[in-house]
Amino acid sequence: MTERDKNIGFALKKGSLCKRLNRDEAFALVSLSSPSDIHRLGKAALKNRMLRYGRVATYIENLVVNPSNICEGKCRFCHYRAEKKDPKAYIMDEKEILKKIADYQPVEMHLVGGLNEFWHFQRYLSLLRDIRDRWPSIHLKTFTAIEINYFAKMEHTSPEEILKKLKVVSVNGLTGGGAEMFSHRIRTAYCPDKLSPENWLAIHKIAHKAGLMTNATMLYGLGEKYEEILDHLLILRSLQDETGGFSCFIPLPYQPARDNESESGPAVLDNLKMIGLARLILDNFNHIKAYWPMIGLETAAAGLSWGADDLDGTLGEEKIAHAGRANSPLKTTKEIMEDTIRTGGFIPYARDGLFSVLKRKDLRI
Ligand code: V47
Repeated sequence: MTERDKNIGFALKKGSLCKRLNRDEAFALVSLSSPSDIHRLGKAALKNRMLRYGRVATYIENLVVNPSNICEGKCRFCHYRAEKKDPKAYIMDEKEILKKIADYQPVEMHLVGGLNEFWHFQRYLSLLRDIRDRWPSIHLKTFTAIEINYFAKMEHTSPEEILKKLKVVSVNGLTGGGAEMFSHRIRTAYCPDKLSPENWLAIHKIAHKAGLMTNATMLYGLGEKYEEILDHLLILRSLQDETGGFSCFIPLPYQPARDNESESGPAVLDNLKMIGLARLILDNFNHIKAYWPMIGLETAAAGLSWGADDLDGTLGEEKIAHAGRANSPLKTTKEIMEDTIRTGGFIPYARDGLFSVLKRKDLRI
């Protein structure tokens, strides 16, 4: 056995027992690439998630609302954004949004939009107040750190003040979007004008201090190096040590443009590898999502055996992945989520916005 093999074996064993990996051990896993090594990684991540959750896997009945795709940001990887005069630009109004919520009656609403003058902060606040009045128990997971920063700039105030105002209208937490890859090299190539990683982290830290739980993401498949993936995960792990305010981590594989055949996204095994790495390296994150719109329902089912414990939700209508070349369904149902989890070999449980399982009517527990 080579020295490298010994190190990998040691790191896998430690990770499978939910123990913390140091940087070198984590790097040994990030640099695994052969199909057989990715299967070894999966085996260790499965053992880890079985120690945490046994055969339970969760999903949520949720609704994604994206009030407008008009965005001043110019991220090169984003096929969803539109300029004001773009034929694909749209702006929803309050009536449409409230009708969607009334039709779906979701447990959670995931609300994010582009950076634009149409859906400004005061308009959002008034919408959120209305939603809270009509649906007191809905879990409101709203905005990315990028939007919080944009609102603060537009309102000539600080992100702290924006978050305080969101708390007043009983927002429950922030989404994990906008983290992209923290690497300055990747950001310079794809989104040079975007909020810096330091400020993305600072806004999440402020939210955690204010008692808002937030999520974390990582967009991969943009030509990143192993060290850049490792740094991203270790930076998140370190903030989680400090605040404990992240609910979950969601790896997001790049979805290529629909009209650019020469581009391709990460392969199935890359997607499974990323879920396994997250499970083994982010020892202080309770939940890892296998996000089906971007990896497909089948890979999401397999992701449960690579360390994921949650599939996100039914969504109502996913727009960001589908603006790219995602060929997953636009939305699912409770039945499809449960079938997917069973296909993966796990027991489905619906959950609430804080990842607590809801009582199953078919089981006496
Ligand atoms: O921030 C944009 C990414 C994110 C593409 O918090 C792309 O529970 C892949 O953050 N290919 C938005 N990704 C989605 C997001 C999210 C999703 C699910 C759950 C949660 C949560 C958050 O999507 C953006 C960006 O990083 N993105 N374009 C693309 N072409």
